[in-house]
Amino acid sequence: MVYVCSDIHAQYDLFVKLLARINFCNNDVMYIGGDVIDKGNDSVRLMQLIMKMPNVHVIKGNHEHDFLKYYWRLMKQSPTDFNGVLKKLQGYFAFDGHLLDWDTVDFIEALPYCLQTDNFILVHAGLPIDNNNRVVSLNSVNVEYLVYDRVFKGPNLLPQTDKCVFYGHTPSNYICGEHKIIKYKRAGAIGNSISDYCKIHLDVGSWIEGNILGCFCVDNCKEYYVYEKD
Ligand SMILES: [Mn+2]
Repeated sequence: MVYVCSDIHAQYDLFVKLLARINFCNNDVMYIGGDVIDKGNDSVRLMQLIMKMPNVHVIKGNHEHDFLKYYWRLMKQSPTDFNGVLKKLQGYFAFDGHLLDWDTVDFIEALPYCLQTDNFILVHAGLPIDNNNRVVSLNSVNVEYLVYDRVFKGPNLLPQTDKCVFYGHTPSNYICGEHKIIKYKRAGAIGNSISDYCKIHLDVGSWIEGNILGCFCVDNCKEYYVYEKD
């Protein structure tokens, strides 16, 4: 089975619980729409868990992008002081920064900003669209748009794409008042196939009070949730 989630925000225990909830195994694939780090306590631990899982694929969110901007600035200031730079990067994470090593920094830097499969597109915040809600060519887009966009999430914006677009970035409770995955069906569609949806909002606000994490199964269009208190 193929699953998609987003904005885990350093909730290591919740992510492990979610994998158990869906009986995630070697034949399954999990895609994560960025913002693995920050807000919670286990940024580095969570990233390092994901690094070790070949069937988990991650893209960058604005939190990874912001971390990298800090890293690039430090390297510009002190291009040869690798130990000093790593120390400062470790200080970026208040709780488990001491775990940060160069492999993890390189892994974060190598993450893509967007990815596509045969039936969906995954991006952290949103895709640029024209006046007819058609996606503007991705080749010409600034990556900052993909991680910081605040337009694409609008409930009235239904992108005219062949593929379903998965995204996160904004906790769902700011949009619909609830911590849940928000699915936008195409006109007249039933909703039992991924092609029935034009976009699916994955950020359920994992780090907000009452911690919850959810994922969407691309194969059966079911949602799965885990809660901290379970
Ligand atoms: Mn974000």
